[in-house]
Amino acid sequence: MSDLNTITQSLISGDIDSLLEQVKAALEKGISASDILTKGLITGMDIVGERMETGEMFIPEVLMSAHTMGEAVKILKPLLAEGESVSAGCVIIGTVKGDLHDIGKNLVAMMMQSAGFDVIDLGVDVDSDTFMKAIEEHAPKIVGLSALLTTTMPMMRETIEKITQSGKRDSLKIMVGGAPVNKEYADEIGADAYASDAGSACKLAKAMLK
Ligand code: B1M
Repeated sequence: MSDLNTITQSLISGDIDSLLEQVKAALEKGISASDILTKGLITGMDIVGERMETGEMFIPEVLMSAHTMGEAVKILKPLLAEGESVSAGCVIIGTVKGDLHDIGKNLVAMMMQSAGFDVIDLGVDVDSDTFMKAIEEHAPKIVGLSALLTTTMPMMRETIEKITQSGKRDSLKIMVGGAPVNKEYADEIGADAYASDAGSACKLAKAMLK
């Protein structure tokens, strides 16, 4: 089995000690942090998702895999940093109301922070009032909304509507993302940008502020 396959398997089984050792060993062998993340860890989470759907894995096991992924990402974090700095104000990001998924949102926040943005992470289950309060307090250049459930996607629309009603819409850009979200939906709800992954979220954020 290749190093990345082994990493994928340890993530699926939630074997934290083995996973952390394998991630460190892979880095020592020269495998890039980005490949470990996308080809090892994210591949593993996708398989976890499929097994969750078919009933082969249950919530406690999924949580173990999620926790294991978070610990592995901590090792990769400094290596994923781009080290490039932009002088571009702040980004407010959160997972919308009703949604507790934060692994992808955390990756987006981490990559943006690494690229020099001043990131304020509101966490998960964030309602539109909380987004508004943070916008008023921090005057961000970008607001990022994440949703992983089809049932919580409408909260993105509600949040954008709230921002528009407040009169602040023209002072900031709105980016949306998350597995069930796509460009078409982003356009439909009036977002400025849709990103499919953390890397493109970061590139788009920089491009929008140029
Ligand atoms: Co949940 N879950 N989950 N879950 N979970 C999914 C999303 C699901 C697809 C699994 C499945 O059935 N196949 C399914 C949703 C189905 C749907 O709505 N279409 C689902 C479900 C149904 C549920 C529950 C309802 C299950 C239940 O209780 N019966 C429940 C809901 C809880 C809630 O939120 N209210 C639930 C709970 C959970 C756990 C708590 C157990 C756990 C979350 C732990 C955590 O996040 N701390 C969990 C997990 C881990 C998953 C899967 C397996 C993995 C998600 C993940 O972390 N992926 C997921 C299946 C899957 O997605 N394959 C699933 C890895 C991560 C790196 O990718 O989050 O997509 P992702 O983020 C990417 C991009 O999407 C993008 O960049 C990221 C990095 O590249 N991105 C953005 C994300 N946000 C962005 C924002 C941006 C830009 C890009 O701009 C601002």
